[in-house]
Amino acid sequence: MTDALSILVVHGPNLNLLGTREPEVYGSVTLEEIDAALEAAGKEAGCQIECCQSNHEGVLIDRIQEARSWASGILINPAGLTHSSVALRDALLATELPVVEVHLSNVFAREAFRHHSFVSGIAVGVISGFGPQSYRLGLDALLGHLNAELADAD
Ligand code: CA2
Repeated sequence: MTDALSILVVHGPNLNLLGTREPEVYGSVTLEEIDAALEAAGKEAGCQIECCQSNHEGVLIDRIQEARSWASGILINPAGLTHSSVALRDALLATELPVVEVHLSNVFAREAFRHHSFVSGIAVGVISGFGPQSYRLGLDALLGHLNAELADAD
């Protein structure tokens, strides 16, 4: 039962370009299409989905901080900030909400600098390499985690 659940979906810098540049790496699906699919999946599961994207670290951190007051969990593709941002990690940790990290590409099959994530260590789990499907898999995993928590609390 997921009626009471609300998820913040966070897309990091440059993901607004999805579907318009580098289709050989990131595919041809747009961010709007990914958000629409997540919203439809959320509706199906009786769960409210709110999506945001920004190219600005501080804007993302503000949205994450605000989520503490209304969200049940966070699904995030931190994009380039994955590999650089202690501040983003701190903000996620401060929410005390379960976080699932997703990546379109398999970051471990790419350059060495993409193998380290500041977010993975505070996430419930990580899904990487399935293109837009990573988001759907991540949403299902987060809902499963939240429902298990609810069941444990009963
Ligand atoms: O694979 C992913 O989802 C990444 O988070 C994407 C980031 C990259 O820095 C991470 O290592 C892995 C890059 C996002 C940039 O997105 C673009 C989309 C289309 C065209 C250009 C960039």
